[in-house]
Amino acid sequence: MKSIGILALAGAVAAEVHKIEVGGSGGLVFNPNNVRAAQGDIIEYHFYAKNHSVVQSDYDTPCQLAKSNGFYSGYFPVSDGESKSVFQITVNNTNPIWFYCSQGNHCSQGMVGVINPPADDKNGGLEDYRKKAASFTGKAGDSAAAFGGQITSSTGGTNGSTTTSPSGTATNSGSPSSTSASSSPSSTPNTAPGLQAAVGGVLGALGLTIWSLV
Ligand SMILES: *[C@@H]1O[C@H](CO)[C@@H](O)[C@H](O)[C@H]1NC(C)=O
Ligand SMILES: *[C@@H]1O[C@H](CO)[C@@H](O)[C@H](O)[C@H]1NC(C)=O
Ligand SMILES: *[C@@H]1O[C@H](CO)[C@@H](O)[C@H](O)[C@H]1NC(C)=O
Ligand SMILES: [Cu+2]
Repeated sequence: MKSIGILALAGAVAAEVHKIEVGGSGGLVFNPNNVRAAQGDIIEYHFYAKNHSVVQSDYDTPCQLAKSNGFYSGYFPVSDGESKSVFQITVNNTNPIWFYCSQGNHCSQGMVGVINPPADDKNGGLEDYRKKAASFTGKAGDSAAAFGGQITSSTGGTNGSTTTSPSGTATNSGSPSSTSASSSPSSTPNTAPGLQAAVGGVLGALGLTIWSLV
């Protein structure tokens, strides 16, 4: 069995799971950093080296906690491979959800992303958000404990339907960080409309060693 029906689990609604990779060989990035998701869908953040987080902000104030609601994953220190835990959030509507990593200066270095970027956006999209983040000084907002989502064990996920960004906004630079996982999870073509979650998620043997941040 390589896949499970999310539909069957939900019993009613066909929620799609969109996987976003955090950190890893790509460096200070979310991959993809730009996802289109429907109401009820789940965004599943998978954490790779080094020690990242994901936090929702408001559009105008990157690197700071959203003023109301929002989410914060906590930090996921990973020395090698993928954390065996993922952070999931539920998409309740199709308004943009802007997010960043709160570790060190990762946010101002461009570790930001968006779910459901404004479709009609001319110049206020991810690139502007990233620019605003770049001028942020100070300590990026985090919290004492995770909130607004669920930490659960990794079960893989569909390969996040990346959107082509609205206005040439930066997407990941060509090189998909398919880190050389020795037996790559069967790359099912994107034909199935999101009802399958590839049970990939090669769970690296995650040694939680102390990882020094630079
Ligand atoms: C979606 O709604 C639930 C229930 O109100 C809430 O707990 C969750 O934080 C919301 N998700 C987001 C991304 O705001
Ligand atoms: C997921 O997408 C990345 C590129 O975005 C690709 O390298 C990888 O092989 C895909 N994985 C699966 C399971 O389709
Ligand atoms: C991960 O980062 C957080 C925030 O900087 C820090 O408090 C924590 O000690 C780090 N964990 C490890 C194992 O380095
Ligand atoms: Cu980070």
